[in-house]
Amino acid sequence: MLPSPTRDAAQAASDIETFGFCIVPEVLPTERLVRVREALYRAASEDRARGREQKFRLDYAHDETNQRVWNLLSRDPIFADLVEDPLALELVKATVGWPALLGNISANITGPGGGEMVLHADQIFVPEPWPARPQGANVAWCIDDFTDENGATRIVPGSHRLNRKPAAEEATAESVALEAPAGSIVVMESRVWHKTGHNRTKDSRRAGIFAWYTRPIYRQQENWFLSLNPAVRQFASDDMLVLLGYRTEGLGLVNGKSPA
Ligand SMILES: O=C(O)CCC(=O)C(=O)O
Repeated sequence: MLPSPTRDAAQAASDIETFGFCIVPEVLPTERLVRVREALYRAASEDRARGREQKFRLDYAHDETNQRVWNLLSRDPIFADLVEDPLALELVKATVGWPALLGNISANITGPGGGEMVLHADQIFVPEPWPARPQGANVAWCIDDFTDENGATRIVPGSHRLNRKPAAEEATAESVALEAPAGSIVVMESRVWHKTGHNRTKDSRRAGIFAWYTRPIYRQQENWFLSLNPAVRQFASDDMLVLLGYRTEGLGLVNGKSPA
């Protein structure tokens, strides 16, 4: 059984508990989706034009068609709205609590013929045995339609209940394609096993934007203190300052106080 797409936040939070993920359609209205999509593909094409195209260069995820666009917060203000989208944040809070940190926000674009990523859980950096609750949540924004054919994220429903990362011999565990129209979000808790699907199209790219949040004790994947465009901090909301680690309690203090 798979969860049905829902716009009800309580149902979506319950789906995350039960299945390890939920699907929420129509989070980005068409006009906003168009602007986000334009901003993303513009950033991706600028990176290519400047010879700064990024790919996953890890052994487990090498793929020539893949393009990763990191640090989206610094590329266009429109991406900040995704990070603090009220519904996405409500589901993050339900899954990992508050305060939370934004570990990164990056796009993964898989191109025609693109291969599968290795099956993984996002909290692989947490030493096992894992705590009983998820340590993070990944909000996947479908910027193109996610289809089985174009490499929609594939997931092993319920795998979060195993509370461990997949072993090498489980890399081919049965998974399902998370098919969802552009403008939807898929929220995965950090223990659920998933991967990019195989893009079997001849001419379609599939872009997803992945906003990764953790409990506040984990180091952020992106080093915002070095890489963030200062204008983002200047105009940041209170929630954004917390998510970046610029307003804090207990850890990350400056002379014993929250820096912002
Ligand atoms: O591209 C996808 O569908 C999944 C990406 C992913 O799992 C990741 O970046 O950790």
